[in-house]
Amino acid sequence: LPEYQTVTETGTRTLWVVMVLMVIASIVFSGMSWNVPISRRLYHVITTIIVVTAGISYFAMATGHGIAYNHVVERESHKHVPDTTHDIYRQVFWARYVDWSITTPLLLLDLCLLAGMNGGNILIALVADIIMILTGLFAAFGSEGTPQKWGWYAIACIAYLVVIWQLAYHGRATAMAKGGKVGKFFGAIGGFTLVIWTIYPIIWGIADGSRHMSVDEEIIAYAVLDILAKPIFGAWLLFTHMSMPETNVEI
Ligand code: RET
Repeated sequence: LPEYQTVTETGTRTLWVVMVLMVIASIVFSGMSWNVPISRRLYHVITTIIVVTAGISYFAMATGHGIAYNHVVERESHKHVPDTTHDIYRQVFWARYVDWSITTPLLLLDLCLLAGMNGGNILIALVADIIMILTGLFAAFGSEGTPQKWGWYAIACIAYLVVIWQLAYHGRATAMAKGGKVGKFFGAIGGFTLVIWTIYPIIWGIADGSRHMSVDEEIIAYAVLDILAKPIFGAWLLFTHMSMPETNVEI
């Protein structure tokens, strides 16, 4: 008999809670932008778009949309009888990848602008990030037992290293050049981002990759990470920006 790994009431409730938090963050961040002149709203606009996008994605997932079943055939070997196979159908929330392909480049753009990176390095970081998310999507739909599944995962990890390199090397250098205050803040919020972001591929490997985590547990893990990476990151960035004129951008 095939096994179905699906979301239950706990997972659905979690998705609704995160959706509400993203809507609240959208209201707070757009409200904050009214307290600064139009020419100083770029971080506010970017950060509001991030939480609006996440809110829409969570609304889709909470209402049962943006989900597909990944079919996995597991081979079971026995001692005295021929091998048997076991079909697993696991829900993959592809709406996350739609969300991430829009929001992760924007989160990086926030950090790149804060650091004052040049256009070439910004573009490399953003494109490497989009490659990371899309090859991660290919990995999510690769069937078990095919080498390309973890192959796509490896490509995504290499792209992620390119992102880290751009921010940690070029970003840190230009942030330091903007002065001690900006350099210190970039180090703190960049370090926070690095830790949170690195947990995503670990969760992916345990949940989607090797199915050692239930769909509900996967939803809860990503929920915690998404709240830290978007509303908490955004609030930290916007409040600090408002009290630190050195972080102003001229574009
Ligand atoms: C995947 C799987 C393939 C390998 C790697 C991944 C990295 C994902 C990351 C996601 C970050 C998401 C954020 C969401 C917004 O809140 C695609 C999971 C490296 C880093 C910050």
